[in-house]
Amino acid sequence: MKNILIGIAIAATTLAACNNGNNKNTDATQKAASKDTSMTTQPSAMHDTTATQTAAAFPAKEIIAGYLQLKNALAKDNGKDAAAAGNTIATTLVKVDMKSLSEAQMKNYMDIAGDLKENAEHIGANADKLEHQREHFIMLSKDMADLIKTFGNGGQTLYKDFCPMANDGKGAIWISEVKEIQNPYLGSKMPDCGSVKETIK
Ligand SMILES: [Cu+2]
Repeated sequence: MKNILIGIAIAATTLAACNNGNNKNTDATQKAASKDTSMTTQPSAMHDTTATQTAAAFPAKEIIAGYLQLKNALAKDNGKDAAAAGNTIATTLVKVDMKSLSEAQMKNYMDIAGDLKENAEHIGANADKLEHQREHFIMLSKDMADLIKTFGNGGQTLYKDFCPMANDGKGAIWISEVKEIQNPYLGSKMPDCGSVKETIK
């Protein structure tokens, strides 16, 4: 009986926590968001390719792989691995050959790439600040969803997940390669909070 009661108490706490925080102060996140949206794209940094380089396909698969590494590191509360993955994403973005893109792809990429790189770099520079990395991961995940819309899923089935608790209770999405929920915003605190909203085939 005692065990059952404890079980119910834990379940109730979990549910309450999952629905909590909707009215929490969101100043910090808003500040972070406004700071990051004010950052403009930097074409000079992205034209880091030589004229002789042959046109390669857009490295969607490579960027997604870096993102998934980052997502899995955050789900495991591992800021050091998250930082390494953030740096990998930033490095891959610099290598993108703009000349290999169609005009429409170029336009979409330019809208996304600056913020994406900026957020990846911040995550890379903050190995010891897991929660700060997660704030940037909110925005980075939105950009990744947009990038996948333009450039595809890199040949693997992906899932767009949503956690109502993240982002100070405003909720946030992430992209996953597994159907099972492994929450990168809450980590071990609440690994299975959230749900699949979309399957990207
Ligand atoms: Cu930062």
